[in-house]
This record gives sequence, structure tokens and C-alpha cells, in this order.
Amino acid sequence: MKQYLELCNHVLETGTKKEDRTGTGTISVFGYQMRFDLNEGFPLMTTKKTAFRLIVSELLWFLKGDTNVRTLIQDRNPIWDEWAFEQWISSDEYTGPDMTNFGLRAVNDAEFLEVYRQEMNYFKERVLEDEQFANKYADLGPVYGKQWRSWSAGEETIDQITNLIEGIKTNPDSRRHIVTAWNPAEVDNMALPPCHALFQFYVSDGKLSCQLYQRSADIFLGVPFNIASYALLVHLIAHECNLEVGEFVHTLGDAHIYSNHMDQVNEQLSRKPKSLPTIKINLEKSIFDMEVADIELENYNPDPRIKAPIAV
Ligand code: UFP
Repeated sequence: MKQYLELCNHVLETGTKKEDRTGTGTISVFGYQMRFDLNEGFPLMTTKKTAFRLIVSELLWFLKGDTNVRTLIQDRNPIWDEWAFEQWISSDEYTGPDMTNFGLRAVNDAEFLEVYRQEMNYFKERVLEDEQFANKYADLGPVYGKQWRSWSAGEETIDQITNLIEGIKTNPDSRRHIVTAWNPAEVDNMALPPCHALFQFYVSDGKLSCQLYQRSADIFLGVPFNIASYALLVHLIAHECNLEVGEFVHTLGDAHIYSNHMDQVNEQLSRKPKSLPTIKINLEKSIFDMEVADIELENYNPDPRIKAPIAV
């Protein structure tokens, strides 16, 4: 994944210091593009171990139109926990210890970290046990799943993914194969406004390509997931449309490295990329019925994991 390491170097060399919503601080550039030829292998980081299972579980959750973190917790997938937890601790019903700004405090204060972990565990247990509670606090609002599968249009809803597949099958040369998660009418009700905001598919020579516009990119923690997730989406849509895979083109808006990720980025830059893994998809199933076990990763031999705090 030399494209990714080039991105890190580019931001370290040319980025400017910028404050951000989370209070962490970043160095950032505006506008950057990477291309991944999916025939060269599956673009999952080889310079740090990256949890493919979580990427699969999240993408299938989007594709099913789900927006409730309960399903992810049932799947042992923690990637949206903090955003659901934020809704709970900022509600009137929450009476536990003060969790204001828990993301930053958990990094800087070991005593707080213990209390936070305990509260998060209580929260997750309750989400699993109590469906009503889960519907109230673990639903992230009209996030990706809702916009992709049931965008509100008056009395009707629009299923953008079904329309996309139909469009690619019936009119592959169209220049309108677009899915947008950025719904201005609903952005304010989302736990996190979409980062991967809009994507377009493109067919040429029997190969399916996709370009994503990502408005905001956490280069160390978010981007490795986003690349793999969209590469997988291309494989899945190609399978559904009987096409081969082409390229994934990743266009970034505000591409930033958080100030508390610098050591981790430098550690990763000191490592040498290895050959890419491949994926195997259960071709018997429609992408809407797939489960995590239907998508397997093969020949993945990455360097060890690099831990870093997430900015919430
Ligand atoms: N972020 C990503 N990729 C994602 C996602 C979030 O990089 O898929 F959901 C990061 C980008 C940014 C933060 O650091 O999360 C979102 O904050 P903001 O809404 O202020 O851009």
C-alpha cells in the first residue's frame, strides 16, 4: 500500500496545523487522491494489522439499511460504540459519572479510563438486553444505512443501492451511477454526518470501478478502514452485476493526521509494505443476505497492530 504511505508523507511534509471539533489538533491538507487497482490484490494495510472482520461487518450493516449499533455490538464490532455512547451520556436519562469529553479524557487520565470503560460496558449490556433502550440510544439516526437504502422523499423512500445495481446492469455506460449519503435535510439528526459522503461507479471493458469523495479523513485510524470498505463494496457490487473489478479511486477533502497519532504514523512509515491479501466471496448469495462468514480474507500477513486513541 505504497499509495497510503505516500499520503502520510505528503501530509507530514506539506500539511498545516489546524484545530478541529474534537479539540485534539491535527495537521491537514485539503484535497488528495489515491488509486487502487483491485486486480493487484485487496488493499488492506500490510504495514499494520487491520481488522478486516470489522470492515465486513460494518459494510454489511450499511447494505442492510441498518442504523442501530445494537446489531454491531451483537456482531462483536465496536467501531461505532463511542458515537452511540455519546447519545446516551448526553441524554437527560443518564445519571452516572460525568462523561463529558470522554474521548480525550480516556486518553489522558488513567483513573477516568477505568470509570469510562465500566460505563461503556454497562451501556453495551443494556443495549443488548433492552430493545427499547437500544432503539432510543443506540440508533445513530439517519446515517449511511438509511440514506443508502431508504432516503426519505415525501411519502416515498428511495433505495439508492438497488437503483445503482439496476442502473449498472441495464445501462453500464451511464455517468449517473451515484449514491449520496450526504442528505442536507437530515444531516443535523445524524450522530456523525457522513464522512464518505458520495460515490460514483463506472464501467469500462467489463470492469467496475468506483470513486469516493470523503469530506473528512482521519488518516491513521479511519482511512485504512475506508479504503478496504470501498474496495470490498466494489467487489460486492461487481459480483451482483456479473462484472470484474477495476479500480477504487479515493478522493479526500480535509485529510488530517491527529496530533496524538504522530508516533504511530512514523512507526508505520518505518515498515515495508508486503504483498497484498486477496478475498473470497460466497458467490451463492445476494449481497443483501451475506453474513460476515461469507467473505474471507486470504494470504494476509501484516506487521503487528499499532494502537492509537480515537478522537470522538
Ligand atoms: N472518520 C474517518 N472515516 C470515517 C468516519 C470518520 O476518517 O469513515 F466515519 C473521521 C474523520 C474525522 C472524524 O477525523 O472521523 C469525523 O469528524 P468531523 O465530522 O468533525 O469531520
